[in-house]
Amino acid sequence: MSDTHCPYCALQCAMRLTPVTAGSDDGFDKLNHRAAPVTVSPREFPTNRGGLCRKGWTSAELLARPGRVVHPLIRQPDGSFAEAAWDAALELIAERLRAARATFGPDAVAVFGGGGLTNEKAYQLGKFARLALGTSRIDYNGRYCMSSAAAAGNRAFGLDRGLPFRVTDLDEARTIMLIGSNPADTMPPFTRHLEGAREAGGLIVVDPRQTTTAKLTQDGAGIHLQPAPGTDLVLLLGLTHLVIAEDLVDRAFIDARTEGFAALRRSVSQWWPERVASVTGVPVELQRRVARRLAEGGAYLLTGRGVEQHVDGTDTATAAINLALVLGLVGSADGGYGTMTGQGNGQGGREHGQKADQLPGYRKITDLAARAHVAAVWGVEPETLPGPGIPATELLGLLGRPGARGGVRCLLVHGSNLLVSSPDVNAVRAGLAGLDLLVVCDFVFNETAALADVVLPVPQWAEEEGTMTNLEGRVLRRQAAIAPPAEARSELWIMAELARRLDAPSTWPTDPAVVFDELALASAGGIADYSGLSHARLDAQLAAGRAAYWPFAAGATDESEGTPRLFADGFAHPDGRARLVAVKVRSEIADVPAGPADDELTLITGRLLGHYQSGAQTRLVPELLEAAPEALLEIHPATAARLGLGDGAAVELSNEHGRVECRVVFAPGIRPDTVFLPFHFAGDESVNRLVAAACDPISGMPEFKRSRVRVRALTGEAATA
Ligand SMILES: Nc1nc2c(c(=O)[nH]1)N[C@H]1C(S)=C(S)[C@@H](COP(=O)(O)OP(=O)(O)OC[C@H]3O[C@@H](n4cnc5c(=O)[nH]c(N)nc54)[C@H](O)[C@@H]3O)O[C@H]1N2
Ligand SMILES: Nc1nc2c(c(=O)[nH]1)N[C@H]1C(S)=C(S)[C@@H](COP(=O)(O)OP(=O)(O)OC[C@H]3O[C@@H](n4cnc5c(=O)[nH]c(N)nc54)[C@H](O)[C@@H]3O)O[C@H]1N2
Ligand code: SF4
Ligand SMILES: [Mo]
Repeated sequence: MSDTHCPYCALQCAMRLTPVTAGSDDGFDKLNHRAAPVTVSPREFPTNRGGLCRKGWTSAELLARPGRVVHPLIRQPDGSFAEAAWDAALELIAERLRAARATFGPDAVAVFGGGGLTNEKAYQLGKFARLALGTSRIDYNGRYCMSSAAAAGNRAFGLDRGLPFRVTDLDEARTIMLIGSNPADTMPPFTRHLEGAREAGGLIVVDPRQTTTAKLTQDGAGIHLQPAPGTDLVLLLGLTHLVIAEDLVDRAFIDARTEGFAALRRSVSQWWPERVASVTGVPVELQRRVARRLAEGGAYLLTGRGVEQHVDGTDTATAAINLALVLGLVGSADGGYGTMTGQGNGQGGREHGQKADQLPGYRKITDLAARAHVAAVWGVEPETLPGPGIPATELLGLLGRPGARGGVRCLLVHGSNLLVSSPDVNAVRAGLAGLDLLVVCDFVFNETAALADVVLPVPQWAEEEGTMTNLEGRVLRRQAAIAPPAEARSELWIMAELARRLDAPSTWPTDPAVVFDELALASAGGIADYSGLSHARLDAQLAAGRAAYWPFAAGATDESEGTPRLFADGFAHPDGRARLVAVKVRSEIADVPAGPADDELTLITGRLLGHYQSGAQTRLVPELLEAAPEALLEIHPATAARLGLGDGAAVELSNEHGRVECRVVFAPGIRPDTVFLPFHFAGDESVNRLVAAACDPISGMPEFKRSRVRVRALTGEAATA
């Protein structure tokens, strides 16, 4: 029996795994004739309150052998894969890495990490890239996820921790405004923390669709605003304008704790309610109701991917922060701003060095003192550390290009199915095909692995030790319940073996507890300081019913829970003040209030309850696949009628980037100018064939949430093919 946490999202619901004893049929899924080696039961924990979603309940299914990669695989000249010995696979990788480095320099080798990796693996991956490969080119899928909110948090507060307060603080809220976030589908047990606000009539949901979460506002529980996709920045500037114009702001807080109010006030002055209504479609009366409600106190503003995954995502998150700041909500015990971190370790994964510009402890790789500190922990000279790399989308744009001109020739992938989840996947596919070496470490054979030269099998969550940091910055223990398949090897071991073959400096421990101790040292004094923690300390905290929130510095008392609530006494800028950053609306958004041209619709993308991300894992779980076997395009019935489409009709979506085939499903709650497609599916159903690689210039976040598409009926042969 082991106490651990769910393998999927950042809520990290607590669960207990009980190995199935031989001869018992507890773990046997009779419907699907698959044996899961453990049974999952939810554990009482503040975040999930004993709840799990469908994905958590079925997570053990994937531990069963069918569908898993259990041997190293090497691509053969005929394109097929053959099982190989570890030594042969590692030698082949080392040889090609050495060759690429010798011919084109270290930056011809790149690493792509993931927000699902434990802290230990994320930390070691950053160290491995900088020391063993000597490359600056490491980035990860968190770029697609948290980068805009992180950039906004860093510039406003000097620090980025998704929720700077406990999840359970939300229970006391009078008002919770969810801006582009659909937790009823993406973190179901989280909705328990929305109950208080609902009872107070104060759940505000901002989403172009009537989502499961938006439905929670019905019957007097709150308000649903449906702005045109990509106009949230205008809406937030308008709300800020209103609270200033109606003198609802907290002047004392603004004066004592922030900088930049005068410029902010000027920047919102042109966003009067009628103008905001014409751009966003949100009626003036609703804008006023929301502004006044937020000003009544006890309010939390939470952003999600719906507003962050835009070319102006950083500015939109900034506008949400500004609104929270002028209302005096941030750092108080009674209100705040937060972003809903997505992946299992989306928080820790962005703290310990797998981001292009970052060293462990959320240190900047350009900061000389940070370089000196981390180099000393690693036992190398600071000059040997490469400088900042480039963000994920830019990195993928260099795949397969000539190495002599800065192209990437070798790519190591740890924890991302980037061929499904990246923007403009047609271009990504071409880039991957042009590489000298693609290595994918995974436990499932996903779409990206199918293009690899070498696939290396790694253990899964229930088979490994480590730590994860949840959406509120709470460090959790992942504990192994069962042994991995005989031929799977931990990524810590893989990195150690490759480091040795590449004559890397420093030491390469393979025990997660030892790696954690090194991470703790490397993070000491940094923003995300874990120096007071160890696996043993975390286990003791858990046993005593105490949490551990970072920063958790060395020397913390036995009773300490670290820092559950940030910013109570000051912000992380040297002067302790938050920055109100005046942001502008891009002209193309302000000038085209009517949305796309007549024959086009705005395409937004996102998630379904039963699938996770690229679907690499959940499409293999029969129960989840049966519930949602294909990508369905949500379309308003009136729009469908205009296009001559019946419910269930087969359609083609197209734009200059590619085309997708799928069927439609009527969604009376979506804006008529907007259609929605989930991104959990591959091949002809892969929505990222239609998504441009255009990115936010500050964060590098791709515009996943606003594309223009033409939708037409697929008829005859095409429809039945
Ligand atoms: N079931 C499930 N749960 C998950 C995941 C999963 O893949 N599946 N992934 C996890 C991860 S990594 C993440 S990042 C989180 C994401 O969690 P969420 O942010 O809740 O998920 P999304 O569905 O991507 O986007 C949220 C909402 O944004 C809306 N939206 C789209 N465009 C706009 C816009 O322009 N403005 C506004 N206001 N809203 C818009 C969509 O309609 C959608 O309902 O979920 C986590 N949990
Ligand atoms: N159109 C559109 N595209 C999107 C989004 C969107 O809303 N719309 N959302 C974006 C967001 S927020 C995210 S987070 C990304 C996520 O998209 P991806 O990066 O593709 O994430 P996953 O599908 O979770 O793929 C993770 C892979 O890593 C494997 N894995 C899990 N744990 C480990 C481990 O410990 N080690 C190794 N080596 N492998 C592991 C899993 O089996 C799986 O194959 O997608 C982005 N793409
Ligand atoms: S809400 Fe997230 S952490 Fe909880 S069971 Fe579902 S996927 Fe797992
Ligand atoms: Mo994400």
